[in-house]
Amino acid sequence: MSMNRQRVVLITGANGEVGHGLIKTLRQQPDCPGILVLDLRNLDAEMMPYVDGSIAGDILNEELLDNLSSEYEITAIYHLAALLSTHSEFRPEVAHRVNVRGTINLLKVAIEQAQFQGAPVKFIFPSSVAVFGMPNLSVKASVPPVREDEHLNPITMYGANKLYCEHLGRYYTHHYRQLAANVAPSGVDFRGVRFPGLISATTMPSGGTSDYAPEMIHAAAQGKPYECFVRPDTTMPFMAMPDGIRALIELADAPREALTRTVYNLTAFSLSAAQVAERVQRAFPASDIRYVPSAGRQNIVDSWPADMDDSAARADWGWQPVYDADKAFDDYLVPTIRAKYRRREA
Ligand code: AKB
Repeated sequence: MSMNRQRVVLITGANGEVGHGLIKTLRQQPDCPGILVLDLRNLDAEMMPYVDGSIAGDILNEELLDNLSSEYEITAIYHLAALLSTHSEFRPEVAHRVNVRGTINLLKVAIEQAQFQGAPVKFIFPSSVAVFGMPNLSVKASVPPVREDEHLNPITMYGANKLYCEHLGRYYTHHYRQLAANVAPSGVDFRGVRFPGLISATTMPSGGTSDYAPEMIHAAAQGKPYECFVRPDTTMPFMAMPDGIRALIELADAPREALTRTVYNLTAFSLSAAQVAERVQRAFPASDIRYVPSAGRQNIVDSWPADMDDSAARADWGWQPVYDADKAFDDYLVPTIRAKYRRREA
């Protein structure tokens, strides 16, 4: 039943670090439906030509979501809105509301939409390496890349929220209201990925704990000194943003029957902070990087695994990163970031 409502995919948190790239990439797809975005702030002006509708509002505002659900035919939801790991530790209860309540609100939109349309609604969810919790540094250093179901003991509110939302996704997709008589499946088709630290050449993360890597590169390109808030030996997995965006779209496009999990680990390369700094120094020889570890943030990255096993994603839906560490720095980060700040100076 269409009732002339505009067919769209909905992107929440559209102004965040993943949102802009996702919008531009979806827009280039030949069969791209309309794009409707929702963010607390108005969508950045330069992004407006790429979308068909933009709403400034809160995912906790259920009335707003009800209105949106009655005005649009939403075929898929990319639910990117979240408070990241460092921000969440400052206001854990607020983070819980945004990250968990917000996700349930969007899952409810997906159920309603699936019922209107008589077809499943895909719910694409970026989870995180933060769902893992390594007990100490020697275990972190000695274990092989962690698989999806190992070491699920997050030490942050954000990690706990993401892990719980993964379970909600599994529940809404496979077990929703299982005691009620004659209840059809919810129609939600939840698909999640656990991202490592994402590094973008164009957008800056805000409030994350993997932010030291992108911050180091962006500071060096602008000729600014940088105080890295983790020790040089601190190692975690990373991914260049174009791979992250492609992963979300490829997972959304994968045939349902190929998917054996509701959530998949993803990674591209693991580096220590010192290895990131070496690459930055090679590209920007005047860079001034010092290490001033912050106990809390250090503790968070120490609890994340040094590497993730993403073989399930590779086997089920053909996931493969294009950018290894060399390509990420040499072909994407360094040239794009250099050009970005040169343009600003000109
Ligand atoms: C964060 O640092 O909170 C995020 C993440 C790893 O999910 N970038």
